[in-house]
Parts: sequence; C-alpha cells; structure tokens
Amino acid sequence: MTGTTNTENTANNSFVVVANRLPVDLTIKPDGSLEWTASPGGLVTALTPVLAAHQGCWVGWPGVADEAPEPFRTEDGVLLHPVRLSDHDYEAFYEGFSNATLWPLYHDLIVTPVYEREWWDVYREVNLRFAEEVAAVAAEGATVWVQDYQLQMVPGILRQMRPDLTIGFFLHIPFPSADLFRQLPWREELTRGLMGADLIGFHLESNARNFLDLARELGLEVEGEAKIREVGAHINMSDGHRVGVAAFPISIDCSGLVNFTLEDLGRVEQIRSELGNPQRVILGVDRMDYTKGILQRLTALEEMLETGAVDAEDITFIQVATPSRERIDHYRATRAQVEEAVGRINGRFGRVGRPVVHYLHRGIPKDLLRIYYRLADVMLVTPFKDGMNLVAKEYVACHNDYSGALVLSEFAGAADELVDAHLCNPFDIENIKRTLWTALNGLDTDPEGMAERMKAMHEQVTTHDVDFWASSFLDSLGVKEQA
Ligand code: GDG
Repeated sequence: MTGTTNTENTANNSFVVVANRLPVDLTIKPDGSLEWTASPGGLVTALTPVLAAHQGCWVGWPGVADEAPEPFRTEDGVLLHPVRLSDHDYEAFYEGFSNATLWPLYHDLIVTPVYEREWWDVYREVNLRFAEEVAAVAAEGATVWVQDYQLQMVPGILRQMRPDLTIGFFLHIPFPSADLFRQLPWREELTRGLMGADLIGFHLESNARNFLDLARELGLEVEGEAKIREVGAHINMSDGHRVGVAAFPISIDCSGLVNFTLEDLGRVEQIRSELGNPQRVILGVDRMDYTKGILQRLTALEEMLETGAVDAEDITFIQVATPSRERIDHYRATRAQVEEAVGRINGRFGRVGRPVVHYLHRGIPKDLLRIYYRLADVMLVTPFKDGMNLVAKEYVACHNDYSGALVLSEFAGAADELVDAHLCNPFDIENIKRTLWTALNGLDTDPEGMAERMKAMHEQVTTHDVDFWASSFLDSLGVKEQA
C-alpha cells in the first residue's frame, strides 16, 4: 500500500474516526522495513468517502506491538494515525478487559466474564492514550466518531480535554439489560465514559432501551424513547450536556457482492461439481467464537444424519471458521469442540473422497467467499447472541436470483430486519433441526414461496446498505457530507 509520509500539519482534521484497529495492517519484513496492507471491511468502505471529503483522519492501532510509525496519508486522502500498544497493553486491554470481560458480559454471559482489576486499569490507560491522540489531531470544532466496546471511555475523556468537539459513539456489539450490566465493578465509570458522547448509536432499539434503563437506574434524567435512525431519546446530564441515544442497524457494502458475471457463475458450478454435485450445499461462515453457535449447528446436523432426516449422499456442509482471539481459553476450547465434532461427523457419515463437512480454519479471500455464498442452498447463521451479523446480510445480497434460504438465529440483531429468514432458537437443538429441515424441504416443495422470502430480504439489504447506515448516523450527529 502506498501513502505519503506526513510532513504537513496533522492537527487540522475536521472529521476523525477512532477505532481499536487502523484500516490497514502493519507487517515488519525480514529486513526490518515496514509494510502496510489494506484490510478493508465494511466500516472502512463506508467511512472512506466521508473521511476523504472531510480531510479526515483515522486513529487506531496498527496491529503490531510497540510500533507506531509516523502518520501518513493514503491515496484517498485519509490520514492514518497509528497508536502504540505494548504487548502488555494488548494482553490486558484487548484480550483481557475487552474480550474476556466486556465481550461475554455484553453477549448475555454465554461464558462467565472475568473481572480483573489490573485489566481495568490498563483499559482506562489505553483509552486515555487513544483520546490524547485524537485530541492532538482534531481541528477546532471537529467531529469525532468513536467505534466500539474497546473505546467506551474515550468520549468522556475527550469531552474533558476538548469540549469544542462533537463526539459520536457506535457500539458494534449488543448492549445487555441493566440487570446484567450491573455486575460490572466499574459500571458507573464506564457508563459515564460513554456519556461524554453527543450521540450514542446501537444496532437495535432494544439495545438502546437497555442503555436508557441503565441511565435511569443511575439516577439520570431520560427524555423520550429509543427509535430507529431518529434521535428520539436524550439523557440530560447534570452539567447541561445532552446525550442523544438511537438505533442505527449496520449493514454491508453491496456493490462488490450483488452482480455475478457468467464467469462467477461458472466458478459456482465448478465448486459444486468438485464437491460431487450434492443436492444441497449448506454453509456456515463465522469467526471462531463461542457466541456464534458453530458446535450447536454441527450437533443438529449430526443428529439429522443419525436419524436419516438428511442423507450424507445428498448434502454437503461447508464451515469456514476464521481464527480469532486464539490466546483466550474459551476460544481455544470452542475450536477444540468444533474440530472434534467435524472429525466425528466425517468419521461416522463420510466416505473416502466425500466428507460431509468441509471445514476451513482460516480466512478465505472475499471474492471466493461470495462464490460460496452464492453456491449455498442454505446458510446457517446460529449465534447465541450477535450485535447484527453481517454474514447473514452478505448471503442475502449474493442471492439476487432469489435462490437459497437463510436459517437465522432469533438472537442475531439481523433477525429484526430479515423477518423472512427461517428463524431458529440456537439454544434448542431440536428447533435448529426442525428449522434446517423446513428450509431444505421448502426449497423442494415451495420454490416460489422461498424465492418470495429471499426477494424481500434482498430488497431490504440492498436498500439499507452500509452507506445508509453511516449517513443516517452522521446526519443525526449533524455532520454534513461534502462528497
Ligand atoms: C461484530 C459484531 C456486527 C468472515 N470470514 C471471512 C470473512 N469474514 C467477514 C464476513 C463479515 C465479517 O467478517 C464478520 O462480521 P459479523 O457481523 O458476521 O461478525 P463479527 O466479526 O462478530 O462483527 C457483529 C459487526 O461487528 C459489525 O457491526 O454485525 O454482530 O459481533 O463481513 O464476511 N471475510 C473474508 N474471509 C473470511 O474467511 N474475506
């Protein structure tokens, strides 16, 4: 990736995004030189035009401990401003407080959160460091958009340092009920950190309501009620600061997904034939995370094979599970259980040259992922809890021919919008089995009804894409797009 090293004044940015990670990854080559590779996700795609139009700046960690290269400007004109984290910061702030405390607490205690005082100290320190970096690069009166659960103290610290700024915050994961959140030993500080923002965005109305309940419990005055893409509720702080609260369901960049060329469709058919032309292909795509319910869907499949509800000669299941947070115990245990189940199912029901489950524990290129999405007759998305789940939306976007079926957990945020999915309860194996069977059967017995459902979901996703998400949040924050 090319960029110009900064020799300019970097303190004049009128729009600043701050996230745990930069939109590029740093690698150190064997000769010691540094290399940047783009890691564009939906957030990067959505925010790049806004950042470019506003002379924007992205503040974040470059992905390598103890490195904070000079800020530099990308070809799009976005200034990237690296923040340094040591190995110890990474362990205590990221793996510890963010992912072993907040992640399970916010996902309704699927595993027990660890409350470690030292992690909290480091979380605060690292949040302070991010806030200081932002304060140094933001122009007078700039807008700052803080992203996600790793940086919840940043709005409050930043407001104290720079009261001239307009601060937005978006939470990409669920926000739990006040009853669960109350467990957190540092609940007041964390909540007050968030309340430094002018606008706090959640995926769902229910998340926003949970947050407003918490504010009431803390004795704050709440006005109005949570709405979607409209700031219907405000929290009035004693110093006169007003915090807007609303839901902004995130979505995907459809442009690279929707259009399938003849060559793409040829690849779909080629992979189907390499799989032995099964009647139905079932797909799962997740980070290897205990919240995603991968083991439960494998168990459902195994029991269906056992009873003969599905036949190993007729179906193939592809599970892509990208490595994630591999040093955390619960993640290691989840991987071990999933891999044991894959081995057992193939051992019991596969034959040489024809496994039932094709399992990849690595990331695959985006252009191959969309081929898999299109290939899949049924997509299985069964998280116990998920803020939104972009995979479900990506699958639907790739089915512009209205083929296929989506089996979707009721506990994924996406279920609020994708009401035409085959909804299931991932805690109930019998229910996953029934729902998967209904989806497979529907493709045979009611193709028109199934196509109607996919059409409705496809229209919902393509008309509510990631640009729509970013612009509705920023409009509500009062940022005018110049592009
Ligand atoms: C968090 C919240 C919320 C996955 N495997 C590969 C790959 N992916 C891409 C998918 C999708 C993304 O990763 C995963 O996004 P999800 O939304 O499904 O899940 P989380 O990572 O948990 O995201 C979630 C999201 O933030 C946004 O706010 O929806 O609820 O938990 O885009 O396509 N991409 C490629 N190869 C892979 O193997 N290229």
